[in-house]
Amino acid sequence: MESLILKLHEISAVKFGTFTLKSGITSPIYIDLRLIVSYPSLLKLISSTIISTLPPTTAYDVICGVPYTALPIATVISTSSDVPMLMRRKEIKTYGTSKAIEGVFKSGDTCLIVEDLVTSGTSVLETAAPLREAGLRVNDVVVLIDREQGGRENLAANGIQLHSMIKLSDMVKVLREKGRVDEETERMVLKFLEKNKKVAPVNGAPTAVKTGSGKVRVSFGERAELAKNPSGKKLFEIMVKKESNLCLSADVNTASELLALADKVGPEICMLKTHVDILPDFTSDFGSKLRAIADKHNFLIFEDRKFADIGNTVTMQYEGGIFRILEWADIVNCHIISGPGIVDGLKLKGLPHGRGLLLLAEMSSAGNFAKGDYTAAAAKIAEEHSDFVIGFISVNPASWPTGPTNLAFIHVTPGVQLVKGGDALGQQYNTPTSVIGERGSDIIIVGRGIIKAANPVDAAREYRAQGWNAYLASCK
Ligand code: 5BU
Repeated sequence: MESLILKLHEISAVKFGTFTLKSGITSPIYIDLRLIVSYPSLLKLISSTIISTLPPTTAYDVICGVPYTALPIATVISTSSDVPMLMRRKEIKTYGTSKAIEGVFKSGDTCLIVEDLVTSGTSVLETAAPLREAGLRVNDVVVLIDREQGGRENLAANGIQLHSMIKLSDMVKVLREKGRVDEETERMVLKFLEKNKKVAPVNGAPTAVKTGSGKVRVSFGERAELAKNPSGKKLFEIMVKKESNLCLSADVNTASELLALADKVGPEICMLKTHVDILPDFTSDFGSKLRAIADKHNFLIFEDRKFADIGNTVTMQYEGGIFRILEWADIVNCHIISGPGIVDGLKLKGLPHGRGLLLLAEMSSAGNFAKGDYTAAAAKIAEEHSDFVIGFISVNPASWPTGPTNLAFIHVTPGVQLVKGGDALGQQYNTPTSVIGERGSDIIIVGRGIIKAANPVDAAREYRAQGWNAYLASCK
């Protein structure tokens, strides 16, 4: 490791001075690994040692280098270890097959990403997104140098574990010990690292945009006045009071985990979304326990039940069974596939308790059928039941031909992560800025972006800030 660091310094792949990084921050150290192609033995050494950084249990079927600097590293790893390689195109061709990923693979194959240097993790995420969209699993990235500036956390928040060969602080210490840099330079670099531990991914950074319709948005506070349903009104009020338009999708494995998470993340959110039927340890006091946490932190509970049956059946599903959803969930949602009778049925039970309903007007998953006339039908049914319907599950309300008609209706959008992309099972992600700023939605629903993060509370804070900043920017 030491000789590798010294060699990188010798070929001027490590420079000291004042540099502006891709993330916009000014750094006293710059690493340029593009040069390694001119030093074949160094390239070979890097490629063979980088792989030994991985825990022996790390499994992968293919590898993919982040373009462009890591491409030669990935190529040498591929030829020497006989693992096939994929290539991600940065520019997708408009002719021929126009593929984002070149190479042979099966859906469900696991791909190891290879990268030269990680700062915020943006470039890795930009490569992971099209790989995942193509059906590959991406769980790990192996990197030569970790600048230790939030990349590890940002990647973990997107379900990717970072394995680094050299940490920047260790590199500087070695160069200092070997007399290649003076004490002052070492101190400056370590101080810089200490001060810049968290660099946000570039793509997720909030930008000042108005809603896609070009209209400036009416504030949540004003819209609270228009809401007819008590839960809809309360939701707007909570958003204003807590300055949060973040809904946590608490898709964890057990009820006890869910309650613990709700208590920790509660201060950051306006709403918590559950799938109560996935909890193996559900007990009849679950609802009252979650209710107590919701009251303590002032958020609403949304059971993502997606009712879809005829009116009479949903009355029983809503009120009865083991889960007794009506007792504890402020908000539920339903498909409109069965026609408006489903809303009548749910309203019969829900409205006397002040509960609210979201209609599934659009969905986030690839190839879904909720579009066009279907979306328009949801908007019409909502208008006819504006005392009970509080809004929609939507993906791009700014694109609705009817427009986001009634300002009393709240648009709630799932499929949100810090970087655009998707998972292996058809989920499609947009960023908080895009969802709130460009697509005109009101609330972001975030599940794995938060619960799979190394620190879910920190991740929730990040999503909350990005969602709220995008809202503020579109109000101006
Ligand atoms: P994720 O981990 O952020 O992908 O979780 C998204 C959640 O939102 C998950 O609970 C889904 O069931 C839910 N969801 C969705 O992803 N897309 C939709 O169109 C609807 C709900 Br409706």
